Amino acid sequence: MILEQKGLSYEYIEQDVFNKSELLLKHNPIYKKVPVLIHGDQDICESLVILQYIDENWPMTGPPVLPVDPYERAIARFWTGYIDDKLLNSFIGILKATTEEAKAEKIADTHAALELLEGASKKCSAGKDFFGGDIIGYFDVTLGSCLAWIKAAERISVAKLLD
Ligand SMILES: N[C@@H](CCC(=O)N[C@@H](CS)C(=O)NCC(=O)O)C(=O)O
Repeated sequence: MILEQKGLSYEYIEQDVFNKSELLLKHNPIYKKVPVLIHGDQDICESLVILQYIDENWPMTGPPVLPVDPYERAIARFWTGYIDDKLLNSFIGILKATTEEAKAEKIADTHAALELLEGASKKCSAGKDFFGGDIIGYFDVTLGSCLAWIKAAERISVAKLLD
């Protein structure tokens, strides 16, 4: 999404994560997960690291991914870290729960995380469309990437999470 927004050309290589290719294992031997950004002979792994790399490597191409102001950058990093840590772990915990009690606990944790994120979004966007204002940035793509999973979980009646 950020490569598109910056207008950078790239090749997307679909991976089967249930049958990992030699390519994936070679370029992400540590976590063996997608996504990996292969830039020339450099491999960049982990979604948030990739976003920061794109921002720092092509600062003058397209809109910034992180806010320019250091304090706003720190806040965007803080809340995006919260998505990656709290929201995702709580949400995945719902799917992995083996008892109704454990599932209810993870649903409550997910609701609490979403409520905090909603408050932070409202405050930081200050009436604009996105976390950092008028354009999609670090926080927005990270949260946006989770929404399809959350909606899919709702569709298969795992839990009602978003209104
Ligand atoms: N923290 C990683 C998580 C990446 C991740 O979980 N990727 C999944 C697909 S969405 C994957 O490759 N799963 C394969 C596996 O867990 O073995 C990131 O943000 O890049």
